[in-house]
Amino acid sequence: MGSSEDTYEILVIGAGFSGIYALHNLRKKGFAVKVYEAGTYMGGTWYWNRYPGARVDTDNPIYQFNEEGLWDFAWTERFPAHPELQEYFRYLDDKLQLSKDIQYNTSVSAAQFDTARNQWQVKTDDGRVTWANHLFLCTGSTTTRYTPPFKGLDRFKGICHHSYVWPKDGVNFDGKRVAVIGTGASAVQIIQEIGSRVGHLTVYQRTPNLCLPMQQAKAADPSKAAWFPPKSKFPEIFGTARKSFSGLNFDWERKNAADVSPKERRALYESLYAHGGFAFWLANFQDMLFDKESNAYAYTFWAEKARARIHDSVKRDILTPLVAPHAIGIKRPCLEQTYYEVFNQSNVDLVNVRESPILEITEHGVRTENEGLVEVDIIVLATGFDSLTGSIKSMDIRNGKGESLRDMWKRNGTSTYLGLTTAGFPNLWYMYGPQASQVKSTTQIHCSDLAGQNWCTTRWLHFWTLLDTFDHFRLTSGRLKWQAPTPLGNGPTIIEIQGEWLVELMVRMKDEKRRFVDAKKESEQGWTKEVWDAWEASLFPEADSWYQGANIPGKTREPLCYAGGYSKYEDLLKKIAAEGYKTFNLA
Ligand code: N01
Repeated sequence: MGSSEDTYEILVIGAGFSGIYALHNLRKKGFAVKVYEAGTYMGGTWYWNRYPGARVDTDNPIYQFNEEGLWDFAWTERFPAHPELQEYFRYLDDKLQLSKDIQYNTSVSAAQFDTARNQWQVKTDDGRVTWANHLFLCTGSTTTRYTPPFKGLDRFKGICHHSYVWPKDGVNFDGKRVAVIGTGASAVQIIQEIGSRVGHLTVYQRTPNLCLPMQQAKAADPSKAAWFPPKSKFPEIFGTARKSFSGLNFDWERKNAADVSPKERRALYESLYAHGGFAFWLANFQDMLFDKESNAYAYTFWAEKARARIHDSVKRDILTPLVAPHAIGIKRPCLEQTYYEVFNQSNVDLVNVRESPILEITEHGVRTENEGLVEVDIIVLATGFDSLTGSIKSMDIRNGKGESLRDMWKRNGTSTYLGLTTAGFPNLWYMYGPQASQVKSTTQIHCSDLAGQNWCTTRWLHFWTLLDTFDHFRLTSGRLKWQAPTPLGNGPTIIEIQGEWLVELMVRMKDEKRRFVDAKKESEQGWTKEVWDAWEASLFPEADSWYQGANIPGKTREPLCYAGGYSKYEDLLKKIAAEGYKTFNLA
């Protein structure tokens, strides 16, 4: 523990992947860096998410740092579970001696820029003050939990936990009567983990989760060795991921769904389904997330596969309706292993809360309109997060004029420059925050089709018009190219892209003895417009997703992810650096 007014060149808030990246790479360049972390150890999302079944949705080996000296960790599963991810952070700590520069159990409550000192004054919950030239907010995208204001929740006499704040000692589900509220990624993993142990389970679903097959593989199984490539292959794999659609090691099928025969279409769907992971989402036909017809083909295939696994016709129609609840892939899908089979158990009930709303939580259980009171011993609230902006807005961040970032975003909507900073808030940086690119792609349409226009929907034409306006596409040798949107990518990849740029900027400022960097307002306005335009050209606006704040009552509905693609984003960052950061005011 330091004195009450420590000063650092760079103060990082949060010790997840992005905070660790910042600490390690800035320290290598000789900066005095400190990390404040609210938890008792590092890991970020993998420190907090320890609910039963928590597991990453990104394939080994790309869900780790892309640094050769850090590739000794022996992963045991294609999609590792949270204890192994926690082990990975311990490995990093041992190797890099990270903890010596991390102060745990430390929550930041407020930060204000001091214009005379060109420094941030940071206040922590314990009343101490720290000064820093630059403040890095590495506070995570899904870290501010959301609990719906269910009437009577505080009266419940049994055990009740939100998925994000799970007791370290775990919860005993054996033979217990359990209610799980929500069917997002967390709920799906919990349900399939506890399904075989509970006495009785009632799942309360508002929107079906269009889950994709994980196709897990274990390193111990020699027949799955292909999923565990040798380190010699890592540079190529990481290289592919960085150039691919969303930082993953596969890419879009460069065709539109309607341009191929039904047989060819089905063959691709079958192969993606068998591949597992996010392939069905992000290696599908290039127009799946933009064209309703293409999306409907994919949904029909998905529903056929999933429906075949559910025995009861009522549950089947609630979990996997014939009519899509929304376009597939525009809410974040999750990976499942035995999710649908759990609902074949006679001791598992499913309530569609759109038809039978939750009226109240009583001392003994959950009361819905049609089912009445279902008595339970345990309630699991898997009800999600105030995503992307929640963790930033939880701190009272003020600029030199005393203006509050939280109030500004509430009043005018979320505003960032490049998802990295906000104009008027100098020396303040977000990593893996709102409005950053989480995708990377160049997709193509056949121009012969363009001439015929026989498959053009109004949406496509609208999309082209927008792209034309913002120079996202070029006609090249008979093919039309554009950066394809989606708000999901591999976290470590985008962290690396942003991190490299920020480290370079920090070094440059230090070399040039500069103390102040602030995005120009007009730069930010241009970026915000680009974020909106890319978003509105896709199918994403149609779902009530956390990608656009639509899961939180009263939260502004706006794109919180940049849908323009990793490569465009990275190119833009590099161009800004090469041109001497002219889109910023520097002093
Ligand atoms: O949260 P969610 P999550 N009454 O917001 C429902 C990452 N993650 O914790 O869909 C009834 O997805 C809500 O219903 P609806 C990942 O990025 C990753 O599951 O809004 N239900 C939904 O079903 C993920 O996307 C991993 O209609 C209510 C659920 O609660 C993100 O975190 C694992 C309700 C919330 O789902 C968030 O996932 C876990 C109400 N009043 C999480 N309010 C992996 O990498 C909300 N719901 C594996």
